[in-house]
Amino acid sequence: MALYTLGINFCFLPASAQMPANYDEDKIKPYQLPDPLRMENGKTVTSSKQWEKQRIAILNLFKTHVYGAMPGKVAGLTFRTLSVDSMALDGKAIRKQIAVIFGKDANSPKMEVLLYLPVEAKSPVPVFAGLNFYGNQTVHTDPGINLPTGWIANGPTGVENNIANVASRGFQTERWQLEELISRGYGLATAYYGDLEPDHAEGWKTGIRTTLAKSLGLQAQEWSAIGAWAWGLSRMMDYLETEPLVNARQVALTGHSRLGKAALWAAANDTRFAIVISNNSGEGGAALARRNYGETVEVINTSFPHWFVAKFKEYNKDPNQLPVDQHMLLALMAPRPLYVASAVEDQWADPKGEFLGAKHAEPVYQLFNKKGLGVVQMPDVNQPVGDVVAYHIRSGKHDINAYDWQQYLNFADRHFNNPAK
Ligand code: GTR
Repeated sequence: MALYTLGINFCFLPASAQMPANYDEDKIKPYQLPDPLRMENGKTVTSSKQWEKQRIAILNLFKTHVYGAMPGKVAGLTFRTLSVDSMALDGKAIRKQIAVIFGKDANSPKMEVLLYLPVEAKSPVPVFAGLNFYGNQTVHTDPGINLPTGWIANGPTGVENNIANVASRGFQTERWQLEELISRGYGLATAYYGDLEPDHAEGWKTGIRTTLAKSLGLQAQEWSAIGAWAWGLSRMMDYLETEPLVNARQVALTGHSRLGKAALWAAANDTRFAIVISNNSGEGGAALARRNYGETVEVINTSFPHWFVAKFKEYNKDPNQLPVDQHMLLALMAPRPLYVASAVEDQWADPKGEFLGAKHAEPVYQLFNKKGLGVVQMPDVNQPVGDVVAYHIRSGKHDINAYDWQQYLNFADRHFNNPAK
């Protein structure tokens, strides 16, 4: 099978991705999922009230065994507006660029947030938030977007020697559908994930896990790259809460692939995110770890040793020993609306494992009288299902495209009752 159809991004291709993967349902080893409702004392959670405690217990298991610690806000967090343009996108949007500075001192590490808001909004707007792969300038050709100065993975047009140049503007326009979001009354907030930690095995040495170790009171090895990216999303939320043009109670957190894993981990920790969207997040995201289909725990830990805590590697040979599985991560979103999406040609991410992740989160949603997917089997291609927990598998490859965004916008319209649309 071509690597492309496996959904592997060419510039991130790890050697171990070439290890043979299983794509045969008949070869899935038997497994038993841990029950998210089963408490440590052996009793079963029967009410949403009891779930509050169980939720913390499960969150702690994920910290210990998978993603590592999640520190709180850093002291002296500062927001500095770098630019505002009220006539962006041909007069349709306001563009703001904000430095989120992780400390009082101007030399503290920082992340740059790019925010677009519809000009026509009459009240604070709901916003889609998420990290991007190659810098803010890749989400649109708008020449006013600042170029990132830090390390970027080589591969895309306009990235040379790990530095982005003007030719990278708009490289991932398709993936963000910015004009469509604006025309439907939504804002978009994004930041480059490398501002938090460059995505390679040594990235932690220059990322916030090292530069903020002292201020956060945490050693780099106590958390993970996914943890650092997720932490950044919460700091983006801290900023959005101060922005009068944004309705911070209506922030839909999105993420594609590894950034989908980060989005799920961020929303598990931070319940301010009102909607959570996992796009093709696969292994370590929405897909069940116990299913040996496509990417496995062992493969992901070998290819990307920095993504998770060291302890997660102990489960390489036998994920059945994990005290959690990814349906429990998805259950941590309850009762918030959750959308899980797969793509047919993204078998590497195990679409069925992603569907089952969402399916097995349902009992927790039921504690809140919230409907789940409403189906037992995976739906047909391009047939979205579900209400508070929703799912689709679209045709095509590992990606986030116009079709996915249409579903997410409809989903947000439904749950936010967006007045601006
Ligand atoms: C792949 C990785 C996946 C997924 C993907 C991506 O190489 O194996 O887990 O995260 O990268 O982020 O595009």
